[in-house]
Amino acid sequence: MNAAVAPGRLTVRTVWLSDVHLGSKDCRAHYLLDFLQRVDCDTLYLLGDIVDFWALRRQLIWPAAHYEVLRAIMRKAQSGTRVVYVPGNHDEVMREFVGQHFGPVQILQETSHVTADGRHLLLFHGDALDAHVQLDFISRHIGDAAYDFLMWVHRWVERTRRALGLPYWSLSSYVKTRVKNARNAIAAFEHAALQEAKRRGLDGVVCGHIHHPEIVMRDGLLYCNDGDWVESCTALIENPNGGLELLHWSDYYHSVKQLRASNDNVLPLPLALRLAQ
Ligand SMILES: [Mn+2]
Repeated sequence: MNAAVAPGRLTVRTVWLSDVHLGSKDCRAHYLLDFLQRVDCDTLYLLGDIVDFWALRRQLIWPAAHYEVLRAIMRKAQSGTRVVYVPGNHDEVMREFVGQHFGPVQILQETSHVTADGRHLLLFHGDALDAHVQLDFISRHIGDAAYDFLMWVHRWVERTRRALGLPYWSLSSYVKTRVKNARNAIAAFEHAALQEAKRRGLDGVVCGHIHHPEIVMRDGLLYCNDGDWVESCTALIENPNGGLELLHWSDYYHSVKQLRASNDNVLPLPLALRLAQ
């Protein structure tokens, strides 16, 4: 698939990505590649589950696009972007290298970030909270048969929708927001993440792990989940003024494609505004 669908670049202070699951057939690498090719940032945080070693152990899947994603990240690191990699549970083998550098990429167990407007945020993948949270629906199922089945259905829904020219839509995100157990699990995860930020006297947290993108304030603390590139195709960004925003890249990707198809050179308004900043 042609990744470069429109002109224009996005310049932001910080980007957070997680749960890319390279090496799994559910990874939407072409959307991520398009995003990486358009974005410029001072710091890029990779918050875990970047390569899915669990999926690779089951079946070796490594299309060119997955390799290109790693190359795009390394290219950023080599051209001045500070890249920090915080491994997750699907790439926990990389935790052996915590404290070391992989070329220009720094590997850390967890870290913190200060936004341009002075907020101190705790950054980690999120699986450390599994022990405190009864994640009976999501976390335990990511990587197991029930989740694989859901993703299999998701793939067919996506293929059918694409064949019909319909925009990308995440079945599993739909299920998660409508099933009570899943909603409870998400709420419990958020609560545990914010408790950890509070315990350390920080202003909030950025994590991934549960594949549920969100920015929310609770009791004066900020909870950000950067989502994933399996279901929601989202990145969390920090604008130059310190404002945080979730980008649903698959939506943007398709709206640009439609504009191109209609020979219209006008960019969709939200991105055009950001590019103008
Ligand atoms: Mn995870």
